[in-house]
Parts: sequence; C-alpha cells; structure tokens
Amino acid sequence: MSISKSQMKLYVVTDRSWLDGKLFTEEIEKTLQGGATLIQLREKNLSYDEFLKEGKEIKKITDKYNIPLIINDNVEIAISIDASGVHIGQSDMDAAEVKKLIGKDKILGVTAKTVEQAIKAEKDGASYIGVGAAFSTSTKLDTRVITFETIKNICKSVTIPVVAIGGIDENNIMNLKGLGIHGVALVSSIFSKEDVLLATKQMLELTECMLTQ
Ligand code: TZP
Ligand code: MG
Repeated sequence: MSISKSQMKLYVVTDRSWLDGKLFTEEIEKTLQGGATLIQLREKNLSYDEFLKEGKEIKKITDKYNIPLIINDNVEIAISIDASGVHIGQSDMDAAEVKKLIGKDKILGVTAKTVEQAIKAEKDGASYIGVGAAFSTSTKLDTRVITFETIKNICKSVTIPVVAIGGIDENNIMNLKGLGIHGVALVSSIFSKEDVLLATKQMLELTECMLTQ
C-alpha cells in the first residue's frame, strides 16, 4: 500500500529501554496525542508471545488515533495483529518476499543506505524508505552515519516518501532542511524526555519548520 508523504512526517519508533517504570502503552499514547503520524513497534528482546501480546495492546491504541502501526522486522507478528505494515533493514528478510507475505494492502518500509538499495527497495514494493543514520546515535549500535549528499541523492532517486532516522533531535533537525526528506523517525529525542507528550509536540513543530522549504 502506498503511504502519503504527510503520514511520514513524525515517525515515532518505540524503545522500551527508556521506560524507567513508566507504562509503555501510556508513553506511546502520549506520542499519539502529541501528533505522531506513524508508529513503529520495535522490539529486539521480547519472546514471540510477549511481542504478540504487546502488539495487540499497541494496535488498539494506534487504531483509536487512526494512526498506522508498523512492526519492526517481524512479519509473523504484523500479520497476526493485522498491523498496517512491516519495516525491514538490509540484513533482514528480502523486501520482495516480505511484500508477498504481507500483501499489497500493507505498508512496507525498507532501510536504505545507498541509492542502489533505495531503488531496489522501491522496485521490490517498498511504500517508503528509511535513510540513515543521519547523525551518530547510541540507540542502534550496528549502524553508521551516511552523508547528507547520500540522503539527498536517495530522495531524488525514488518516488516513494523518504524518512531520515538516527540521532535526530531538537538541536540538529534543522540541518536536514532541503535534503528532500518527507519526515523524521525518532527514538531517543522523544522517549528519553521526561515529558513525552511535550517532546512530541516540540519535535512535530520543528519537523514542520524543517520541511518548509
Ligand atoms: N535505525 C537507524 S538509526 C536508528 C534505527 C532504529 C536509531 C534511531 O534512534 P535515535 O534515538 O532517534 O537515534
Ligand atoms: Mg531490522
């Protein structure tokens, strides 16, 4: 399924490591209240059953706000909970294979670090591209920073929306202006903050400003 450029504006990617006793579902709901346009449930250490249970709970919340829920990596969970789609990286399953499994009505997100990868992802049926890391980040250790030039060239080489990810916060987001991206995907600049609702609102405002050419 295609996804509109405006739906890619503020892509919130979950991270339970910042919870510090707070309730995961409540923190995610705050991002929806703050204006998140897309949510990705990203879990690296849950068992299948735990992931499934959590996915069902989060899906109820995203449905309430009518915001698509994307599942990181796990096609089986995405299908089981009828999520809106799946996001995969270059070392995960083959994009065309995932597209076949989830069907044409679902969103497929693919991470690309080069123009070639982005073009292939679009051919394979990707609905959007995630590019990064835009800046250095400690949220994902097995990633590397790519140049703004590469981000710009990726944006020029595909027709689907492109979202930048990696180390984006209130201090550096304006540097992304003019690259051609359609939104930002954020983890720590939202979830590391004491007030997640306020952080989301502030990042949304800054994103809108950055996207205005
Ligand atoms: N993929 C590339 S960088 C990254 C992911 C999941 C981490 C983004 O997290 P943060 O905290 O916004 O840098
Ligand atoms: Mg992955």
